[in-house]
Parts: sequence; C-alpha cells; structure tokens
Amino acid sequence: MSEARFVPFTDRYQPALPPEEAAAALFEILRRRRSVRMFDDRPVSRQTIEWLVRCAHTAPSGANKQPWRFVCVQDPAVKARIRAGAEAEEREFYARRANEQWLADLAPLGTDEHKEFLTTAPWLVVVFQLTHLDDGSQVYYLKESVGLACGLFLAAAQHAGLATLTHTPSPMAFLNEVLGRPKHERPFLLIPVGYASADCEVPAMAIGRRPLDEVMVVI
Ligand code: IYR
Repeated sequence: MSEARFVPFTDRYQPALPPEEAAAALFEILRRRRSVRMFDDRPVSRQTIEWLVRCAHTAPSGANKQPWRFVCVQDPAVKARIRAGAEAEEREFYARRANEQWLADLAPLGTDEHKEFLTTAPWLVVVFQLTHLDDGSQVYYLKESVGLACGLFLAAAQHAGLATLTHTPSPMAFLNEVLGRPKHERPFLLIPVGYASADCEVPAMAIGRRPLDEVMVVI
C-alpha cells in the first residue's frame, strides 16, 4: 500500500536570466576549472567547507538515502598521515601496478608518487560511500548517488573561487584506518580544497573538451 503524500511545489528557483543565458553563465565558471596540484597555504574557513558540503548534500540519491559522509580534515598531523599512506600506495602504483599504457596516458600530467598537495592544501575532504546507513538500512544506486554529490561539491568549490583536485590513491583502504571510519564507509574520492598557489602551474596538455556533437546526440 502506498504511503505517498504530495504537497504543492512552491519553492521554485527562478533565475533572473532566461535559461539559455543562465546556463551559459554557469558554463563560463565551470569551464575554467582545472585540477590543481599546487596549493597555497592560505586558509579556507570551516564555514566555507560547511557550505560546500551543504551544496554537495543537496544531491539526489537513491530513495533519498544520502549514502555519503564527508570527512573534512584540517589537522596537519592527520593530513601528514594521509599523505604518508597515499604516497605508499602511489609508489606501488607507479613502480608496479600501472601498465605501460596507463603510465603513457599520465605522462603529460607529470604526476608521480610525491603528493605534497596532501599537506599543503588547507583541507582534505575525503568522501566516503556508505554501503548501508548507520542504522543498517539499505541504500540504492550508491555510486551514482555519491558521484552526483561529488560533482556538486566540485562545482560549488569552483563557484566559490576555490581549487580542487579529484585524487584517488588506489587502493584507498588506508583512509579508513587513518580517519577511524567504520567498515560500512568506503573511501570514494579524496578532494584537496584550497587556493591555487601564486606559482601554480597546470599541465599544458589541453583540457579542451571534445566537440559537443561527439558527446551529445539529439534525436
Ligand atoms: N592516482 C595516481 C595516478 C593517476 C591516475 C589518473 I586516471 C589520473 O588522472 C591522475 C593520476 C596519482 O594520483 O598520481
């Protein structure tokens, strides 16, 4: 038997601009996002990070279960432990785990096992996916839900003028131990957040997007 109840949808967002212009204005912000690996030590307030998490937390999720946890780390000692754990995994990755093709694809990025940004960025936001909620209840479309929340987090940070990196040291199980998270929380994405340093460089490799008609099909 359905328990659905409905109320009028009144709290609608209505931009001042027509939809084409509103969408184009957001595009102008989003298209300038770069993944940044050189952060300034300039602080970012806890309130700012809270707003970014609130933005991410607006994401839709399977049956509205909100199967995510955002562990926001500013403690330098904890950041140092995360860096040590990530660099240990990355050493293995670059020395053994990655195949030739993968290393070739990464070459233009200039990445290696050194992850200084994990101690210089003022915040490390570690996003966990919850395989079930704390009370044991089921969740649905887990990856889709958490992926959507992460996308909104990145967009919100960009909108606020903050730089981010989507970092995935693999495997990421060490994050449970370092952050004292229970087994039903699985690390999904590690997002350093801060300001790009004054001397920040990004890969010259174009991050231009493939033409719209390659990624969009209109029928
Ligand atoms: N996790 C490694 C390797 C890496 C993999 C991909 I795919 C990237 O787009 C970038 C890096 C590292 O962070 O160095």
